[in-house]
Amino acid sequence: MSESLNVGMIGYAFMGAAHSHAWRTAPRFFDLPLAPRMTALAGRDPERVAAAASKLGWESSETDWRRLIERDDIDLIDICVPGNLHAEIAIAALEAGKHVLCEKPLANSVEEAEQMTAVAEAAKAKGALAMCGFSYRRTPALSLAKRLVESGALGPIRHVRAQYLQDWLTDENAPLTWRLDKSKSGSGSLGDIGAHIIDAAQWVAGSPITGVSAILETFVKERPVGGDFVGLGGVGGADGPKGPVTVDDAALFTARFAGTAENPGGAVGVFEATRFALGRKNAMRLELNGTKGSLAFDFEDMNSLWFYDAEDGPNAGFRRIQATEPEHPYTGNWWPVGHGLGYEHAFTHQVVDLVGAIAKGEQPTPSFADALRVQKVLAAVEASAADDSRWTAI
Ligand code: SOE
Repeated sequence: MSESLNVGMIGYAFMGAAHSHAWRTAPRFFDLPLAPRMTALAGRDPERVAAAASKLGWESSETDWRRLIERDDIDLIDICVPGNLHAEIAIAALEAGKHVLCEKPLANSVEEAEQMTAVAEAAKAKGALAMCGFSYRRTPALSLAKRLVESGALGPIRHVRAQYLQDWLTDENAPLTWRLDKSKSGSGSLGDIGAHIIDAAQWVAGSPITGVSAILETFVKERPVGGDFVGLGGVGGADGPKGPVTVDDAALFTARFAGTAENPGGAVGVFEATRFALGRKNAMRLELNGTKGSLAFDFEDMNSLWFYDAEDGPNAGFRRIQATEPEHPYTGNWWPVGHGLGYEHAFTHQVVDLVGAIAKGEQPTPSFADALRVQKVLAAVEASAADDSRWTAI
């Protein structure tokens, strides 16, 4: 029987549910070196957190996150609350010697992210490890894309094209939720979904963004407060009181990537993140064009990776790789070829890799330092947009 890794999670909404699924499922489909134990769930409302703990599979519940950090029967803190609480909780947990998994984006400012990164680096020396939950890296097709770029199959990368398109705010009466309140979310589409494509693009391309020119737009300036909140959108009271939207609805920017050994000039990039792309539900898309080949991924067809190989000559064309072969990342532990995976599987793979790193005493990725690089791009986008889209170096 492996030694247990006792987990305490804070928050039980969408991300809390996805992370709970991962903690429950990972040991049942992967041979883990440590046995995750879902020890406690923390939330503010006693009845609701107790009910959530029972439903999601947690052994106990607490109404103050600080209790999780005080408890000797908890080794890891999993942070699934809005970004305004990430720094305080992660720093307290790491300074208490607990491992940390923190949802993205890392923080609501570069200053907070820098502080968290410094504390994480100090805590690592004492054996406490930290990871940031950019889970899309662990979608098999995107992990395969990273492998193909690293193998040189595309040659030097000239273009990176990244979009994250949702449409759950197209209805102007969708209610004012925490994702629309800068004091909680830090930004709107930019930090919520833009952060995902910034991390994925830098990771797959193997190069950091060095500068941006950006615009931010808020289409709907105020929304109904209260009302029934269903999922990410929902029906608020259209005739009720309204409150101000204090974040962006859409973020668009061009970018330059740092030069690499095989591509000294660096790639150029175009990024778009919006919740108003009516008809696009969760279209997290990435396309890379190199000199020998191209790759294209769309999360709405998440088991496929499209690959164009110029060496195919006149018969070249984008061909569909079904990323479900046993040789592909993570897929060998699931179903026979072609049966496909879903949104929740990347969170399970995130747990598998985090537990493996902790067992070996190695830094899990993405680290807080990786997440800080994303935070700096977010800040540069905001600075550029506030200054007539002026080119802003990172
Ligand atoms: C809302 O845009 C959201 O839930 C993001 O917050 C998640 O990070 C993304 O995975 C799905 O969409």
